[in-house]
Amino acid sequence: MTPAPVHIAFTVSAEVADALKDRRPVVALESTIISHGLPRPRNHEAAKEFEQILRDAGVTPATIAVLDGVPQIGLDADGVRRIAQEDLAKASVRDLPMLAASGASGATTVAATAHLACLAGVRVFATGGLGGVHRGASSTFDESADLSTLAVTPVTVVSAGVKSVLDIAATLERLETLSVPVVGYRTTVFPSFWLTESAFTIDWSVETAAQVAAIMRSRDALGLGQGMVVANPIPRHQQWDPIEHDRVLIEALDAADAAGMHGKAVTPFLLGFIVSASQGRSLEVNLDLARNNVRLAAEIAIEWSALGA
Ligand code: PSU
Ligand code: MN
Repeated sequence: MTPAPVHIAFTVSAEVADALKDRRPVVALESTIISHGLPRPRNHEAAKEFEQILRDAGVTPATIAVLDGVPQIGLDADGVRRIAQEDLAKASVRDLPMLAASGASGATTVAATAHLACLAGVRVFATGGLGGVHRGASSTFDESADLSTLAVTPVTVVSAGVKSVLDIAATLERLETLSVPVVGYRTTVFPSFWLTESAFTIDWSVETAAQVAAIMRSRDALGLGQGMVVANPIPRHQQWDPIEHDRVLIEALDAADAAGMHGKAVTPFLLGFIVSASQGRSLEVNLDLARNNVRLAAEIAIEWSALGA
Protein backbone atom coordinates (compact mmCIF):
# COMPACT_ATOMS: atom_id res chain seq x y z
CA MET A 1 0.00 0.00 0.00
CA THR A 2 1.38 3.42 -0.85
CA PRO A 3 1.66 5.69 2.17
CA ALA A 4 -0.50 8.80 2.27
CA PRO A 5 1.36 11.83 0.95
CA VAL A 6 3.01 13.85 3.68
CA HIS A 7 1.27 17.20 3.87
CA ILE A 8 3.51 20.14 4.66
CA ALA A 9 1.50 22.58 6.78
CA PHE A 10 3.90 25.50 6.43
CA THR A 11 7.61 26.18 6.12
CA VAL A 12 9.83 28.59 7.99
CA SER A 13 12.94 29.71 6.11
CA ALA A 14 16.27 28.67 7.60
CA GLU A 15 17.14 32.31 8.26
CA VAL A 16 13.93 32.99 10.15
CA ALA A 17 14.07 29.67 12.02
CA ASP A 18 17.65 30.40 13.16
CA ALA A 19 16.73 33.89 14.34
CA LEU A 20 13.74 32.58 16.30
CA LYS A 21 15.77 29.77 17.85
CA ASP A 22 18.40 32.27 19.02
CA ARG A 23 15.68 34.73 20.12
CA ARG A 24 16.94 37.35 17.70
CA PRO A 25 14.47 39.96 16.38
CA VAL A 26 12.21 39.05 13.44
CA VAL A 27 9.56 41.18 11.71
CA ALA A 28 6.81 39.77 9.48
CA LEU A 29 5.90 41.51 6.22
CA GLU A 30 2.74 40.88 4.19
CA SER A 31 2.55 40.03 0.51
CA THR A 32 -0.85 41.46 -0.48
CA ILE A 33 0.53 44.98 -0.20
CA ILE A 34 3.16 43.88 -2.76
CA SER A 35 0.88 41.88 -5.09
CA HIS A 36 -2.28 43.98 -4.92
CA GLY A 37 -1.48 47.22 -3.10
CA LEU A 38 1.44 48.63 -5.10
CA PRO A 39 1.90 48.85 -8.88
CA ARG A 40 4.57 46.93 -10.80
CA PRO A 41 7.53 47.33 -11.00
CA ARG A 42 7.74 49.57 -7.92
CA ASN A 43 6.23 46.75 -5.86
CA HIS A 44 9.26 44.52 -6.37
CA GLU A 45 11.67 47.31 -5.40
CA ALA A 46 9.52 48.01 -2.34
CA ALA A 47 9.45 44.36 -1.25
CA LYS A 48 13.25 44.18 -1.43
CA GLU A 49 13.67 47.57 0.23
CA PHE A 50 11.42 46.68 3.20
CA GLU A 51 13.53 43.56 3.80
CA GLN A 52 16.74 45.59 3.49
CA ILE A 53 15.56 48.19 6.02
CA LEU A 54 15.11 45.34 8.50
CA ARG A 55 18.46 43.74 7.74
CA ASP A 56 20.21 47.11 8.12
CA ALA A 57 18.62 47.38 11.56
CA GLY A 58 19.85 43.89 12.50
CA VAL A 59 16.40 42.34 12.19
CA THR A 60 15.50 39.26 10.15
CA PRO A 61 12.69 39.85 7.65
CA ALA A 62 9.93 37.24 7.34
CA THR A 63 7.93 38.08 4.23
CA ILE A 64 4.94 35.75 4.17
CA ALA A 65 3.02 34.25 1.22
CA VAL A 66 1.59 30.92 0.08
CA LEU A 67 3.66 29.47 -2.76
CA ASP A 68 2.49 26.33 -4.56
CA GLY A 69 0.25 25.40 -1.66
CA VAL A 70 2.84 25.91 1.07
CA PRO A 71 2.50 28.86 3.43
CA GLN A 72 6.03 30.25 3.73
CA ILE A 73 7.32 32.33 6.61
CA GLY A 74 10.39 33.97 5.11
CA LEU A 75 10.87 34.05 1.34
CA ASP A 76 14.04 33.70 -0.70
CA ALA A 77 14.80 36.18 -3.49
CA ASP A 78 12.80 34.15 -6.01
CA GLY A 79 9.81 34.05 -3.68
CA VAL A 80 9.95 37.83 -3.31
CA ARG A 81 10.11 38.14 -7.10
CA ARG A 82 7.10 35.86 -7.47
CA ILE A 83 4.85 37.86 -5.13
CA ALA A 84 5.77 41.00 -7.07
CA GLN A 85 5.49 39.63 -10.62
CA GLU A 86 2.98 36.76 -10.64
CA ASP A 87 -0.79 37.25 -10.63
CA LEU A 88 -1.39 35.73 -7.21
CA ALA A 89 -4.78 35.41 -5.57
CA LYS A 90 -5.41 37.72 -2.64
CA ALA A 91 -5.49 35.35 0.30
CA SER A 92 -7.13 36.06 3.64
CA VAL A 93 -7.28 33.56 6.49
CA ARG A 94 -10.26 31.68 5.09
CA ASP A 95 -8.47 31.09 1.77
CA LEU A 96 -5.48 29.34 3.36
CA PRO A 97 -6.88 25.79 3.52
CA MET A 98 -8.05 25.84 -0.11
CA LEU A 99 -4.72 27.18 -1.34
CA ALA A 100 -2.87 24.58 0.69
CA ALA A 101 -5.05 21.67 -0.41
CA SER A 102 -4.97 22.60 -4.09
CA GLY A 103 -1.31 23.54 -4.31
CA ALA A 104 -2.13 27.09 -5.41
CA SER A 105 -0.31 30.30 -4.53
CA GLY A 106 -1.62 33.41 -2.82
CA ALA A 107 -0.54 36.78 -1.48
CA THR A 108 -1.46 37.02 2.19
CA THR A 109 -3.47 39.93 3.63
CA VAL A 110 -2.78 41.41 7.04
CA ALA A 111 -5.12 38.79 8.51
CA ALA A 112 -3.50 35.78 6.84
CA THR A 113 0.01 37.14 7.40
CA ALA A 114 -0.68 37.73 11.09
CA HIS A 115 -2.06 34.21 11.49
CA LEU A 116 0.95 32.58 9.80
CA ALA A 117 3.45 34.82 11.60
CA CYS A 118 1.96 33.73 14.91
CA LEU A 119 2.08 30.06 13.95
CA ALA A 120 5.82 30.45 13.43
CA GLY A 121 6.36 32.50 16.61
CA VAL A 122 6.87 35.89 14.94
CA ARG A 123 5.14 38.52 17.08
CA VAL A 124 5.85 41.82 15.32
CA PHE A 125 4.50 42.73 11.87
CA ALA A 126 4.82 45.83 9.71
CA THR A 127 2.32 46.87 7.04
CA GLY A 128 1.08 50.05 5.39
CA GLY A 129 -2.50 50.27 6.50
CA LEU A 130 -4.72 47.82 8.33
CA GLY A 131 -7.99 46.76 6.69
CA GLY A 132 -11.16 47.86 8.44
CA VAL A 133 -14.86 48.59 8.19
CA HIS A 134 -15.79 49.80 4.71
CA ARG A 135 -18.06 52.77 4.18
CA GLY A 136 -21.62 51.54 3.79
CA ALA A 137 -20.88 48.47 5.89
CA SER A 138 -24.18 48.83 7.73
CA SER A 139 -25.84 47.54 4.56
CA THR A 140 -23.01 45.60 2.85
CA PHE A 141 -21.47 44.04 6.01
CA ASP A 142 -18.06 44.63 4.37
CA GLU A 143 -15.61 44.54 7.24
CA SER A 144 -12.08 43.28 6.72
CA ALA A 145 -11.18 39.96 8.33
CA ASP A 146 -8.06 41.84 9.51
CA LEU A 147 -10.11 43.00 12.49
CA SER A 148 -11.62 39.69 13.59
CA THR A 149 -8.27 37.96 13.06
CA LEU A 150 -6.45 40.45 15.27
CA ALA A 151 -8.97 39.65 17.98
CA VAL A 152 -7.58 36.11 18.19
CA THR A 153 -3.98 36.52 17.02
CA PRO A 154 -1.36 37.97 19.39
CA VAL A 155 0.69 39.86 16.82
CA THR A 156 1.65 43.52 17.05
CA VAL A 157 0.83 45.26 13.78
CA VAL A 158 2.54 48.56 13.00
CA SER A 159 0.26 50.48 10.65
CA ALA A 160 -0.37 54.10 9.60
CA GLY A 161 -3.89 53.70 10.92
CA VAL A 162 -6.48 52.84 8.29
CA LYS A 163 -7.20 54.45 4.97
CA SER A 164 -9.70 57.24 4.67
CA VAL A 165 -11.46 55.08 2.05
CA LEU A 166 -12.76 53.14 5.05
CA ASP A 167 -15.17 54.17 7.81
CA ILE A 168 -12.53 55.08 10.38
CA ALA A 169 -14.97 55.70 13.24
CA ALA A 170 -16.64 52.32 12.73
CA THR A 171 -13.24 50.61 12.47
CA LEU A 172 -12.18 52.04 15.83
CA GLU A 173 -15.49 50.96 17.37
CA ARG A 174 -15.02 47.42 16.08
CA LEU A 175 -11.46 47.28 17.43
CA GLU A 176 -12.88 48.31 20.80
CA THR A 177 -15.58 45.63 20.66
CA LEU A 178 -13.01 43.01 19.67
CA SER A 179 -10.77 44.10 22.59
CA VAL A 180 -7.81 44.82 20.32
CA PRO A 181 -5.52 47.40 21.96
CA VAL A 182 -4.76 50.48 19.82
CA VAL A 183 -1.83 52.67 20.82
CA GLY A 184 -0.59 55.74 19.02
CA TYR A 185 3.13 56.09 18.50
CA ARG A 186 3.87 59.57 19.87
CA THR A 187 0.30 60.67 19.18
CA THR A 188 -3.22 60.42 20.53
CA VAL A 189 -4.73 61.21 17.14
CA PHE A 190 -5.44 58.16 14.99
CA PRO A 191 -3.69 58.59 11.62
CA SER A 192 -5.49 58.11 8.31
CA PHE A 193 -2.81 56.44 6.21
CA TRP A 194 -1.75 59.11 3.66
CA LEU A 195 -2.58 61.86 6.17
CA THR A 196 -0.96 62.39 9.55
CA GLU A 197 -4.29 62.73 11.32
CA SER A 198 -7.89 61.59 11.16
CA ALA A 199 -10.73 63.23 13.05
CA PHE A 200 -10.49 60.57 15.77
CA THR A 201 -8.51 60.35 18.98
CA ILE A 202 -7.28 57.25 20.77
CA ASP A 203 -6.89 56.71 24.48
CA TRP A 204 -3.33 55.44 24.65
CA SER A 205 -0.02 56.53 23.24
CA VAL A 206 3.59 55.49 23.72
CA GLU A 207 6.83 57.38 23.25
CA THR A 208 9.20 54.46 22.70
CA ALA A 209 9.44 51.05 21.10
CA ALA A 210 10.40 49.67 24.52
CA GLN A 211 7.00 50.70 25.84
CA VAL A 212 5.32 48.71 23.08
CA ALA A 213 7.36 45.63 24.01
CA ALA A 214 6.39 46.12 27.65
CA ILE A 215 2.70 46.23 26.69
CA MET A 216 3.15 43.02 24.68
CA ARG A 217 4.67 41.32 27.69
CA SER A 218 1.86 42.50 29.97
CA ARG A 219 -0.70 41.36 27.44
CA ASP A 220 0.81 37.88 27.41
CA ALA A 221 1.07 37.79 31.20
CA LEU A 222 -2.62 38.67 31.45
CA GLY A 223 -3.54 35.74 29.24
CA LEU A 224 -4.97 37.97 26.52
CA GLY A 225 -4.84 36.48 23.04
CA GLN A 226 -5.49 39.62 21.03
CA GLY A 227 -3.06 41.36 18.76
CA MET A 228 -2.37 45.03 19.03
CA VAL A 229 -2.34 47.95 16.61
CA VAL A 230 0.50 50.45 16.85
CA ALA A 231 -0.71 53.49 14.93
CA ASN A 232 2.31 55.24 13.43
CA PRO A 233 1.41 58.50 11.68
CA ILE A 234 3.31 59.67 8.65
CA PRO A 235 5.21 62.86 9.65
CA ARG A 236 3.30 65.97 8.56
CA HIS A 237 5.98 67.07 6.08
CA GLN A 238 5.62 63.73 4.27
CA GLN A 239 1.82 63.53 4.15
CA TRP A 240 -0.25 63.76 0.96
CA ASP A 241 -1.71 67.18 0.12
CA PRO A 242 -5.02 67.07 2.06
CA ILE A 243 -6.92 68.99 -0.63
CA GLU A 244 -5.89 66.61 -3.39
CA HIS A 245 -6.52 63.70 -1.01
CA ASP A 246 -10.11 64.76 -0.35
CA ARG A 247 -10.83 65.26 -4.05
CA VAL A 248 -9.33 61.95 -5.22
CA LEU A 249 -10.98 60.05 -2.37
CA ILE A 250 -14.46 61.11 -3.51
CA GLU A 251 -13.64 60.20 -7.12
CA ALA A 252 -12.36 56.79 -6.05
CA LEU A 253 -15.40 55.95 -3.93
CA ASP A 254 -17.73 57.02 -6.77
CA ALA A 255 -15.75 54.95 -9.28
CA ALA A 256 -15.91 51.85 -7.07
CA ASP A 257 -19.69 52.28 -6.76
CA ALA A 258 -20.13 52.82 -10.47
CA ALA A 259 -18.01 49.74 -11.25
CA GLY A 260 -20.13 47.68 -8.82
CA MET A 261 -17.06 46.63 -6.81
CA HIS A 262 -17.65 44.35 -3.87
CA GLY A 263 -15.91 41.77 -1.72
CA LYS A 264 -12.16 41.44 -1.77
CA ALA A 265 -11.84 43.39 -5.03
CA VAL A 266 -12.82 46.68 -3.33
CA THR A 267 -9.52 47.52 -1.60
CA PRO A 268 -7.21 46.77 -4.60
CA PHE A 269 -9.59 48.72 -6.89
CA LEU A 270 -9.56 51.80 -4.66
CA LEU A 271 -5.77 51.69 -4.21
CA GLY A 272 -5.14 51.36 -7.95
CA PHE A 273 -7.61 54.12 -8.77
CA ILE A 274 -6.07 56.50 -6.25
CA VAL A 275 -2.52 55.93 -7.51
CA SER A 276 -3.50 56.77 -11.09
CA ALA A 277 -5.84 59.65 -10.21
CA SER A 278 -3.04 61.27 -8.17
CA GLN A 279 -0.44 60.66 -10.92
CA GLY A 280 1.53 58.57 -8.47
CA ARG A 281 1.71 61.19 -5.71
CA SER A 282 -0.26 59.00 -3.32
CA LEU A 283 2.11 56.14 -4.15
CA GLU A 284 5.16 58.01 -2.89
CA VAL A 285 3.34 58.75 0.37
CA ASN A 286 2.27 55.11 0.61
CA LEU A 287 5.88 53.98 0.24
CA ASP A 288 7.14 56.54 2.78
CA LEU A 289 4.64 55.51 5.42
CA ALA A 290 5.33 51.82 4.84
CA ARG A 291 9.09 52.42 5.25
CA ASN A 292 8.42 54.33 8.48
CA ASN A 293 6.33 51.44 9.75
CA VAL A 294 9.03 48.89 8.90
CA ARG A 295 11.61 50.97 10.80
CA LEU A 296 9.40 51.24 13.87
CA ALA A 297 8.57 47.53 13.74
CA ALA A 298 12.31 46.81 13.69
CA GLU A 299 12.79 48.82 16.89
CA ILE A 300 9.86 47.06 18.55
CA ALA A 301 11.17 43.62 17.55
CA ILE A 302 14.58 44.49 18.97
CA GLU A 303 13.03 45.56 22.28
CA TRP A 304 10.81 42.47 22.28
CA SER A 305 13.77 40.15 21.81
CA ALA A 306 15.68 42.04 24.52
CA LEU A 307 12.90 41.07 26.93
CA GLY A 308 13.69 37.47 26.10
CA ALA A 309 9.99 36.85 25.78
N1 PSU B 1 -3.67 48.65 3.14
C1 PSU B 1 -2.71 49.08 2.28
N2 PSU B 1 -2.35 48.33 1.23
C2 PSU B 1 -2.91 47.10 1.05
C3 PSU B 1 -3.87 46.63 1.99
C4 PSU B 1 -4.24 47.43 3.01
O1 PSU B 1 -2.17 50.15 2.45
O2 PSU B 1 -2.55 46.44 0.08
C5 PSU B 1 -4.36 45.23 1.89
C6 PSU B 1 -3.87 44.48 3.15
O3 PSU B 1 -3.34 43.25 2.73
C7 PSU B 1 -5.12 44.29 3.96
C8 PSU B 1 -6.14 44.14 2.86
O4 PSU B 1 -5.06 43.17 4.79
O5 PSU B 1 -5.75 45.13 1.92
C9 PSU B 1 -7.52 44.35 3.33
O6 PSU B 1 -8.38 43.94 2.32
P1 PSU B 1 -9.94 43.73 2.65
O7 PSU B 1 -10.47 45.13 2.86
O8 PSU B 1 -10.49 43.07 1.43
O9 PSU B 1 -9.99 42.87 3.87
MN1 MN C 1 -14.03 43.03 2.42
